[in-house]
Amino acid sequence: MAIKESELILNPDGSVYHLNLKPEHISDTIIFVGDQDRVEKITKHFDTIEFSTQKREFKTQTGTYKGKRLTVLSTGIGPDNIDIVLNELDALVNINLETREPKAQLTALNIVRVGTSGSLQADIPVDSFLMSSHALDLNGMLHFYQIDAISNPNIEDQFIQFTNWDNNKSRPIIINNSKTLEQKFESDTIYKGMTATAGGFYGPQGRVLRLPLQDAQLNTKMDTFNYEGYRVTNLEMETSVIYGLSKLLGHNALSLNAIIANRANGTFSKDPKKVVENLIEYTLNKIIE
Ligand code: R1P
Repeated sequence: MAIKESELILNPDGSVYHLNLKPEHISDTIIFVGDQDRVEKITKHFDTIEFSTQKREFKTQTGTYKGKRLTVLSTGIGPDNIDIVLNELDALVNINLETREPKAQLTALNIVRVGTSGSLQADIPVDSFLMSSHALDLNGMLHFYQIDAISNPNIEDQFIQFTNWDNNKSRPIIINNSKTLEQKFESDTIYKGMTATAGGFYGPQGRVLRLPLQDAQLNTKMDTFNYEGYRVTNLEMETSVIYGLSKLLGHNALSLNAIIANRANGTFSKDPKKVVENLIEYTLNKIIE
């Protein structure tokens, strides 16, 4: 059955509604960044750029790096944008945009996020890199999908009990990364851990300016949660939904984080641009191995 125009919205030129992309504009290997200004910090290393576009915070460039065709796309800030990005990218490869019908033969994209993040552990210092072995969703957008097959209820229950998680908030979800991509991108110098994804920057990440928090102790509890090696190492705003929607749609995803703040000891990188630049070079080197 054809997907209705109101559900899969296309622009007059046939591109998908928010990303302004057509199938031929993207590679099957895609680097996500949050900040649209970070796209060119990656593509400046490319041999050539064949395509560029931008709508709102979604900037995309496709080109080749040492002969490998790559797409770099900015998602902006937060889990809600990832719902748009993943569904529209999936439509580009897995839905025939002319007949509006899902394809019989599905394509798996390889998605690597190059993001910034704050460490929750004193032993994961600023200026280090961290690969998310798992993601801990604190936000809730994924509950609108059927997630039973991708969640880890045993560990989630331990986390809920340990933190005395409030029932009025959505149930936390723990999602695994792509093991294939983990093996491709790991090294002796990159930390691994479970990345918590919050749906906001201030209260949802335990920052107090003028508003009191529902649970002022949540970050401290997250720091000390440790169940069979599952430890929450860092906080940001996209990884869990990238992992969740990628798994549900059949894509491979990995999140790499430049640690620019350490919330455990209150430190911030003296040169956050440099650590991001270093992570970009690390990612590009690994992507062509
Ligand atoms: C908040 O300042 C933003 O920075 C982090 C968070 O996840 C959030 O998107 O990542 P990016 O630098 O990749 O955007």
